Amino acid sequence: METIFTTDHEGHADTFELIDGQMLPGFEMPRRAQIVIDRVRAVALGPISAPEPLGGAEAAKRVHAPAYVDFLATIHDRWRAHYGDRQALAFTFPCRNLHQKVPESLAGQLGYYAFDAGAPIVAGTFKAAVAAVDTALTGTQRIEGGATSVFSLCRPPGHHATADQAGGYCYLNNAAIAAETFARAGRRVAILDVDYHHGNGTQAIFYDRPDVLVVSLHGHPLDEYPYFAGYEDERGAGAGEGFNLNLPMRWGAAWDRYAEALETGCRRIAAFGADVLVVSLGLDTYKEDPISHFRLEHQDYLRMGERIAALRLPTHFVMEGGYAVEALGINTVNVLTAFQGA
Ligand code: SP5
Ligand code: ZN
Repeated sequence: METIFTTDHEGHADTFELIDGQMLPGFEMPRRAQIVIDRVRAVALGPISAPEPLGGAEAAKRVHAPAYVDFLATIHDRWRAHYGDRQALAFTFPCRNLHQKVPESLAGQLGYYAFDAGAPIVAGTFKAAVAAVDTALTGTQRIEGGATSVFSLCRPPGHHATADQAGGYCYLNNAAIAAETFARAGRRVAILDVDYHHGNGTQAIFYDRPDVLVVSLHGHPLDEYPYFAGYEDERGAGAGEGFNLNLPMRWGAAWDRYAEALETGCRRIAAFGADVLVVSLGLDTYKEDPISHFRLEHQDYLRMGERIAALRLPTHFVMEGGYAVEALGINTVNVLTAFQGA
């Protein structure tokens, strides 16, 4: 399996996040991608290629509001002129009963274009986010060219980003952009999101559409971030009703419980008649993940890769979360090697 990867992610670094009431170094750090690419090399998964320059900033507008992408492109320059070279971060949001209007203030715009304080913007963030989109677009091209699988090692991740909001370490929704690109090429696309957190951005982007099926396995919103999305009764809207499937699990889920949900999700994808699959590949379901509460083990990721392979679909793996950094390479590449070997 070919891996698409660039070191352009490295400028999105030294972020801080508000977690449990404290400002801590960001869990979503450059070393995550480094350890995954090291493992790809160590097991000789396949060739590693740089992304093609496919105009990710413009292509992102296939699923994102143009004004949001332009905001991301310019906010850190504008912020730096006022506050110096430190991260730009939202802290006030247009919540219930407040005006839904774009302010002129930089802090106000940060809040307008975010749903939480989990997506800090540093000088290198936009370049990294666009490189991740180019990575996912290059992976998409490989599948369009006839590859049966590809791994887009995107960083920053994307599945929490909505059409016009950053959040949860995500800015541009790499998997949604890949899926939309497939859909515009006439393919019947399913997205399987196995990140521990509900992919609220991906869900929102495709919620009213019947042509892209979204299936997400995740920590139950009663327990877990993003808290305000991911319930089973969110099934899609209008023409999209029935084309969104949420499979939430309470804290503590191990492989037995997880495998049942994965089976349900895979059967739905088969029934949908997908002809291409995008996997939002988050590994934060691992038992030692520092911010998560599932109990998957190294070998469970082999079973996950085998079950996905049994769908017999061209499959585009797009990197999402996973914060047990030392184990992240093993867990990620276990899914891919088992898929490839199946
Ligand atoms: C892409 C992705 O995986 N984003 C995840 C963003 C999660 N942000 C909020 C995490 C809240 C964790 N709270 C538990 C802290 C453990 N002490
Ligand atoms: Zn996650």
